[in-house]
Amino acid sequence: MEQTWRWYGPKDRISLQQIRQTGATGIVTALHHIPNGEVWPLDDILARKKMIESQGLTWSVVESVPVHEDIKKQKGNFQKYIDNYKQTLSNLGKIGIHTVCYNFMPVLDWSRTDLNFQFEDGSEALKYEQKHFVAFDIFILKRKNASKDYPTEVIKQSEMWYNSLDNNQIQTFIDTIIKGLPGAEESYSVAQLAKVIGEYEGIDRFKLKEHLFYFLEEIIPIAEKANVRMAIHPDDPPWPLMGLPRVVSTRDDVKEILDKVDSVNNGITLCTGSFGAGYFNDLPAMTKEFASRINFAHLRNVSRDEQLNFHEDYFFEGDIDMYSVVRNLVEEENRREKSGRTDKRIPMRPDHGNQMFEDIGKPNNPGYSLYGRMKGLAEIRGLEIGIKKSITT
Ligand code: DNO
Repeated sequence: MEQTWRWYGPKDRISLQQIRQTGATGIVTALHHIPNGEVWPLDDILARKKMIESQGLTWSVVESVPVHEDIKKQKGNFQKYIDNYKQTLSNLGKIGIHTVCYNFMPVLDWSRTDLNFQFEDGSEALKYEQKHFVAFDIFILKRKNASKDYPTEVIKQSEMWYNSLDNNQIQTFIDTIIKGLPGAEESYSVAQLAKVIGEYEGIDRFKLKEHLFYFLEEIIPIAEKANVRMAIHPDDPPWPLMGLPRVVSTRDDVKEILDKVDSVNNGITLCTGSFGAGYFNDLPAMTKEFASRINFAHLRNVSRDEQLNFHEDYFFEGDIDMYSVVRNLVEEENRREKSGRTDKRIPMRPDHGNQMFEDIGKPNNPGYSLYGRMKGLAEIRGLEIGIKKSITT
């Protein structure tokens, strides 16, 4: 696998030089300064590429070219935004960047209820508790009919928990939820959030899927021409939130998306943590089934239960059999090599990592620690080498 690292650009507190010292050779980044929906100009792409290469690294993957909300809703200027998206893909291909990660989650990107969950060893991870999320939906957002979406027992527990909070705790909790919104730096208010959610009224999972398929039918031919492999990122977590539909959550969703536009340029990001938060997803099996269409991998583990609670965990702990996932990826690379595919090395990155050592207390994008991710990468490297040796000898 190609070992990569997500870097948030020049503002990231982790430098390209530090990333090089972790052993990663590829960078995963985006032009975060370009407003959502606008074309990424050739010059800006080239300048960023040169900056990365000046440190001896390669810009391997774009994460993400964001999909404008109007495309997901098929409202307003959505056709114009699709045209801009195509232009961005052509520009990226021209400059030699061949993998693009994106997602199709309405309004929210990832969601957690605790960004500093304490491990017994003193490190911190990201956590999601369903009853806390429900409390946000019913008692803070006060979404119409929200209580119809949850079992009475969960609502009771969630109310008890909510009533135990003081005002400061409520504010911290609201900030935590809002962090998962793209553009959260501009700090959404609860009222704004309610408004953007309201704009999805009448869009259920079937409609959203239609909109995704339309988008794919438009962009994949362009991606093919530009030699860009698209990698749709799963929903995190893989179930509907705040009444908003989600359509990249399960094995069946992936199957439908890949069959709809049958092209290697229409692939997925195998995010083991996002799919894996759902007890219903079998990650080794999904890796095997969709192997030829995995264009990018995010590797991390989670501990989860059937009540939709989970927290992020160390690479070899948690509920996902990471050995089998990595083994299936290595076997796929061997198949690609034999069949002469040019993309025989699958780019992967250690996804989130616990906050530990000097990382604790430092401002960071939730999950994007230095030491925790470095530990994850070291473990993945070792595992991969061991598997490769055991397969070829
Ligand atoms: C969070 C990430 C997501 C993901 C995007 C992909 O840590 O998994 O932000 O990168 O949703 O478009």
